Amino acid sequence: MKVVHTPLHALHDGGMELHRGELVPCFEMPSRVDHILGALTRDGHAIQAPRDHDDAILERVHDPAYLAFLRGAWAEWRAEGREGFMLAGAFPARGLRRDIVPTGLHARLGYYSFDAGSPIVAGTWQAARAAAHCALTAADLVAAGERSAYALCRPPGHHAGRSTMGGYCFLNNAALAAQRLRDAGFARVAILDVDYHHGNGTQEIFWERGDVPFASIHGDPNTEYPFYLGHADERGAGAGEGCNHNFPLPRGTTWPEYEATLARALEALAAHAPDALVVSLGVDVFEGDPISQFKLAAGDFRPLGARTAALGLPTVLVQEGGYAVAEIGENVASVLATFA
Ligand code: OKP
Ligand code: ZN
Repeated sequence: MKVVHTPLHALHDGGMELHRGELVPCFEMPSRVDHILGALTRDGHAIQAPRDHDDAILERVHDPAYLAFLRGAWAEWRAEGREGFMLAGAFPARGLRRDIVPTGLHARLGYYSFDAGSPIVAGTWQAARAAAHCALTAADLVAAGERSAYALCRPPGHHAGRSTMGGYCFLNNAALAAQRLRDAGFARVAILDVDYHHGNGTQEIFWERGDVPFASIHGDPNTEYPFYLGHADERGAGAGEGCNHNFPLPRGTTWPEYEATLARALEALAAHAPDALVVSLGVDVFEGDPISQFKLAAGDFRPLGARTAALGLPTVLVQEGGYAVAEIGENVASVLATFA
């Protein structure tokens, strides 16, 4: 399978994140990519660089003012004499105004964020932009006739909404890939999100659209991040009514339960008769993941991939989470092997 990768991802190295009341080193770290690249190179996948895209293409999915904020945030931070990393500390929750985009930098940071766990550093914009280019290039490969392609995206994307960052995500790589496939002529593009965490950003972006059905299998938001979206009763609205499919599962879920749910998710997507598929491939469902609570074994990733590949659709796989760094390469490689 063609793999799209660039070393530019390493420009984003967040430093510290606020994790359950404690500042800890970021779980989402550059070495994740080294392990994935190692395993995929060993397996003989062809690695290629992304094509550079004009920033205008990002506006197919994101709000221009949000993009302008991300692009300039670090320079503004430095102009205030600050260093280190940017983390939001206040958010426009219930009872507060969201109709005014504030002028101050820290006010805007909170306005555009939904958590305090996604640091912005000097290279964040460049890295996020490069990850988006990986996803767009993988979509272009599939549009040009490849059966499947894999975008080694970092930072990940599925928590990023139209104008919201969070959960280590800034630009929604999977949403951009899906939109790119739509623009290339695929009439309906399904998105399957198997990351442990609900893909709230992707759901939000396509909520009112009937052309990009979305299914997500994830930890129950009652106790699992991102907490405030991802329940089973969220079905989409307007033209997208009935096109959103959430499958929350309890902590401790193992393969038999997961497999049955995956079958339901694939069936729900197949019912929309999609022409192409985007997979938000988080391997943090692995039992050894340090921040997730499902119990899939390394050997479960092959059948996970095989069931998904059996949909028989042109497929773009986009890397999302996975924080058991020593095993991440093997787990991703197992999924990709089933698409070959
Ligand atoms: C990203 B992906 C909140 C920090 C919570 C965020 C987990 C993001 C997972 N202060 N941690 O879906 O793998
Ligand atoms: Zn995740």
